[in-house]
Amino acid sequence: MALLTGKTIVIMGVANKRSIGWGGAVSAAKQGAKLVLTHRSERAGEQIRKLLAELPDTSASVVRCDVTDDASIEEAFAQIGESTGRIDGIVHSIAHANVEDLQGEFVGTSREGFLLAHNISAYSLVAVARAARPLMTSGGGIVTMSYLGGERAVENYNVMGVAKAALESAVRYLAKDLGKDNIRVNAISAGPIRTLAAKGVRGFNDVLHTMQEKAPLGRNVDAEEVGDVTAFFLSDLSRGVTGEVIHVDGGYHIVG
Ligand code: N5H
Repeated sequence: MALLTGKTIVIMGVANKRSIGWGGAVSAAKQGAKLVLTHRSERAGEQIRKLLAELPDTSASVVRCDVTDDASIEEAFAQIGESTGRIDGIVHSIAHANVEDLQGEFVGTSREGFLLAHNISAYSLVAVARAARPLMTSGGGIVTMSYLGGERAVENYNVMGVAKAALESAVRYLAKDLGKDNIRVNAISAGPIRTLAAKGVRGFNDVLHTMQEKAPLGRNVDAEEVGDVTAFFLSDLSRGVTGEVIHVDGGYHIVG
């Protein structure tokens, strides 16, 4: 039997076919999950509908959710609850910072830019976990996406690194709270992947190149590989794991 048969998984943050969240959607669908995808922009909604048409199982639904708006989160999860009754997992693959805060010196980050990055990239996990909890009546898994820049000061990552550090810490505090409901909360620290979010950001190609050169596996990783680890975290195979950050980066983080 597939790993996620009978489970409903909500995937948040797919913008197009290159999105890491879409890697999670494909892996979860392969493992038999029923999918609900959420999006903010109309454009992302259209992209998602097109992508879903390529999946063999067409029972997936699409719901609008703006994670900067509590009412929108409430409405989205009320809608999901009405249509599915119960959810078994969440994939949170959402981040955003002003492009001017992703280059040059971190010390120049404005208060507004700092708060924006933390609001969308870290607080959103807390708000979503709170809204999803009452629907996760059989327990389940919440998985979010991080990057090495949350642990190290990586050129250009700047405010997003500080937001990822907050996100990884939120994973541990949420895991502590939600463990009593048998809800596990984990993060994947993914290697650099050419997504829409990465498009146009300074220094991205250099990071891809260094990764290929230095990672023990000698190559970059892709969204499907991150998706498979996401499916593992959503499944009962990882039932003893919570509050963890696992690197899916070809081993890059272990080398000096
Ligand atoms: C060291 C690096 C390269 C430099 C930093 C990149 C940071 C990227 C993350 C954020 C989420 C990108 C972002 O917010 C871009 C926006 O300012 C502009 N783009 C958009 O608004 C597009 C349209 C929408 C779809 O994107 C978002 N996110 O809203 C890090 C890289 C090697 C790895 C990487 C790219 C990490 C990461 O966190 O994504």
